[in-house]
Amino acid sequence: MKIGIIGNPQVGKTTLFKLLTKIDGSGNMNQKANIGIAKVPDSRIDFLSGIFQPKKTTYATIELVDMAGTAQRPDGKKNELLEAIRDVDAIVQVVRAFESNMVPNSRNNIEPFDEVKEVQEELLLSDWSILENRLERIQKQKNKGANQNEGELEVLLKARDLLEQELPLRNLELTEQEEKLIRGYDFLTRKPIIVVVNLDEDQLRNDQYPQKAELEKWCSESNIPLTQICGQLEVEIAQLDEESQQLFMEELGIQETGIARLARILYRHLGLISFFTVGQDEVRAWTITDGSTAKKAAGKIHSDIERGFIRAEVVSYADFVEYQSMSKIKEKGLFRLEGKEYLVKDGDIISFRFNV
Ligand SMILES: Nc1nc2c(ncn2[C@@H]2O[C@H](COP(=O)(O)OP(=O)(O)OP(=O)(O)O)[C@@H](O)[C@H]2O)c(=O)[nH]1
Ligand SMILES: [Mg+2]
Repeated sequence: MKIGIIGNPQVGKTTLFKLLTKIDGSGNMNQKANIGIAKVPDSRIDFLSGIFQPKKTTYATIELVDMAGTAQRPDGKKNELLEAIRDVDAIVQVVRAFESNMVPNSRNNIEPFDEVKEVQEELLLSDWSILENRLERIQKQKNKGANQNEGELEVLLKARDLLEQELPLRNLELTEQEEKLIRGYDFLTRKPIIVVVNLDEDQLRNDQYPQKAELEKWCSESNIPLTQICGQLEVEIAQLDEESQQLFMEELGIQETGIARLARILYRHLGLISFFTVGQDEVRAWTITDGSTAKKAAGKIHSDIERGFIRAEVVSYADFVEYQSMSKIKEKGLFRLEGKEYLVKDGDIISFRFNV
């Protein structure tokens, strides 16, 4: 799962990236983007790890691409930058609400809502130019008598209708077959998107920032999750030991950091769930899309396990928490044997039987 972080210059993209990945140096920095792996916090893994005391604990992960700020760059450069997120599965857009005289603002005022719309426009434009190029090419072929792209042409024209109304291609309802015809273009406005507002401490405490109402309304109408972080503060919290972190957060009246919340929202919005494998060697979370079969889940671990799948031995997380021992769970008849078509549930603890 790969997520691209975008937004105007100096809004806190790299701060968010570093908080999520815990990379503090310049990591795998190149000119256009930072790339890193973020751990998805999961209290269930913490709990399982506490019980099994494994040699190794492995959380689910998300790959992040932190882009350079896009606004106000000459067009060519902007497109080049957007190419860095062409292949991501979802986009996180960071916008600035925090007040600061130290950090230059690419806008005259603090206008997070305008910022969201501006970047959305950039994405629309980028898709528009790809679409127009392709349409032109198909038209040329057609003029020469070639006719093999009719299906694609039809989908692209539908797409153009939407872009002309300044609507994202996410709104395009396509059959699986139609989807396949345009998948290769990796249209940016077709990707799921999440908006993150970067607040300062006062705004966090007062639960207020400029354009809040407009932004909330627009996001809810557009079906886009909106969440907030307090970048600078969370950098400070991250540097504390665990106990002080807890105290600090209690004092602020927050249960989890914006970062933990963001990871959770990303997961939910992308339709992802986790199943777990447990043992003395390792307690581990695996990411699958909701609706995956046991056989497919097995393939996440290793293709051999998928190919030689015999059955899955499954215990739900809730049952495990209640009895905390596999023998008690068996006694209660909560230890299930499932076949390859079983649809894995979020939190299932699974052991696969297979032969190769
Ligand atoms: N006051 C304040 N400053 C912040 C906050 N978040 C980030 N900054 C500061 O703003 C500056 C820019 O932050 P970055 O995270 O580098 O922003 P960016 O969006 O990656 O910037 P570019 O990559 O240059 O577009 C840094 O000096 C941060 O310390 C915040 O919540 N409050
Ligand atoms: Mg940056």
